[in-house]
Amino acid sequence: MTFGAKLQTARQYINGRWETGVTTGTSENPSDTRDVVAEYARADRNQTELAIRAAAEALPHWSLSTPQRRFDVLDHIGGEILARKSELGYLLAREEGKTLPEAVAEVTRAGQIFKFFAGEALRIPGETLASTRPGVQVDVTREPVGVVGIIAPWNFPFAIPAWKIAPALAYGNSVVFKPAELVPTCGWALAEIISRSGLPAGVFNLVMGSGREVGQALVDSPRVNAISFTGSSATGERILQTAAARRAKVQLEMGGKNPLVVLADADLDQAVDCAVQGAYFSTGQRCTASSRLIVEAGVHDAFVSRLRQRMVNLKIGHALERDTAIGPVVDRSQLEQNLAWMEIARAEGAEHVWGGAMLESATPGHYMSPALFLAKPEHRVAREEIFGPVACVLRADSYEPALALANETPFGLCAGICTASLKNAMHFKRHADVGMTMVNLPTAGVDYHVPFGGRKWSSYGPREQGRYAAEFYTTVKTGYMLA
Ligand code: TXE
Repeated sequence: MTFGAKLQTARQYINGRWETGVTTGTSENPSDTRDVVAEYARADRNQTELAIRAAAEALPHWSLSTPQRRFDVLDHIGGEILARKSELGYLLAREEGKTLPEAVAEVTRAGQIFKFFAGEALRIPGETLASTRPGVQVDVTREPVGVVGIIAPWNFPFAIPAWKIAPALAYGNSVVFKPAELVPTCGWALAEIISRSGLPAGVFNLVMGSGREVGQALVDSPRVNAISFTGSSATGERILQTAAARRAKVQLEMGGKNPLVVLADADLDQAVDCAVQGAYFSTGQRCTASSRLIVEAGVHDAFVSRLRQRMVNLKIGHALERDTAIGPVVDRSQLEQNLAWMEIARAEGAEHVWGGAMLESATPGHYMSPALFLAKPEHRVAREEIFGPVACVLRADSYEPALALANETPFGLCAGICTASLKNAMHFKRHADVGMTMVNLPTAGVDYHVPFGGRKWSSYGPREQGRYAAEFYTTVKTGYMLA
């Protein structure tokens, strides 16, 4: 099967079979809304329940599968994704709107993640300890957590599902995966590869449809032992209340308002690069986006002027065109939301530097110019996640107030600093109240073999990715035996 420019028909994958849905939806290309990417099957609660049952029935057998079997499955999936990265990247750019190089890089990442967790299946850790009692042996082993419900957002439709599905399978769990409604074809393309990897029927299931129906059914079902979710804070909060009340394990990744501190001793060109990359690439639609640029007074004006100059020259356009730097916003409603933020920022007195306009293009798409404001810490534009190509600059007199500003947010995903001072860099790494820090690097852009996640309102539950993923996708058992 190949995923070119033609119309796709995406079906549910339940208990090893491709199924039509209860209704049908369409997904469109945000670079050119005349281009329908797919017609896809939409499930209701009952169909979701069938997938959950299939996962529950497949669990006992798969949970006892050998590490070699799991390695083979995951290695096969990763290999096929990597071999087809150009074609899958094309599909991703077409359906989500990030540029083709960004999309191919994301697909590559997804393949690497499956390869990484293939290896982790062979390295499932355990411990043997001396007992405090004579003649007793103690060991600590890890077992699968059970049926895992995976609820994914639209902004990384290959990488985020990969970093949830791959560890779930590696540690012997069964899966029901629900992609976001804006990107069903990417979810289905991934499922299509997984369906040919040698997994027994029911171990992996795909259900597409609305969050309120399909997602909520996963969250409510007593057969689903764990929920891994990435998306908005409001939905995450709702999921937590319901899932925790029925004692399911929950992992939430809900975004950020990430600071990039620029000190007066920074290499200014490098700092501007970090800001442009972190704030605007992928159309700013990243939970790790640098949406608060906290700049030391001594370089404030120079930084703003150089950043503006770079922004003016960024080419906004069709995601599949060769020289596009920034693709469209993902859909009409997100674009309207971003434009409404322009009004909010102006109304509360933030100074507009550049951008924030809806753009006309050769193709009808959701285009806007990246926006920059000079804001005060109390402005909403400097406090709330916008999830678009919108950033603000906050002035700080010196390093200490800059650090205080960086931490003055309910979010805590990641924080960056641009500086030549080792002392300030080390201090910042220790005192930024976040899950990830970056020095002289953009806040967006992470490795796949180390933990991903944040503090405060950004994340909840064990970290994702790397070997730390075992914390969520397994449960430990302590065994005592009289020798
Ligand atoms: O998110 P939702 P949406 C933010 C961003 C964006 C806003 C809305 O600000 O503007 O969220 O985006 C499923 N039970 N982020 O609507 O609703 C839903 O179908 C169970 C930030 O896409 O949170 C989808 O699969 N599931 C974020 C997933 O949850 C439910 C990335 C995310 O949808 C559900 C994406 C329910 N009741 C959006 N309701 C980041 N920070 O990375 C919805 N869903």
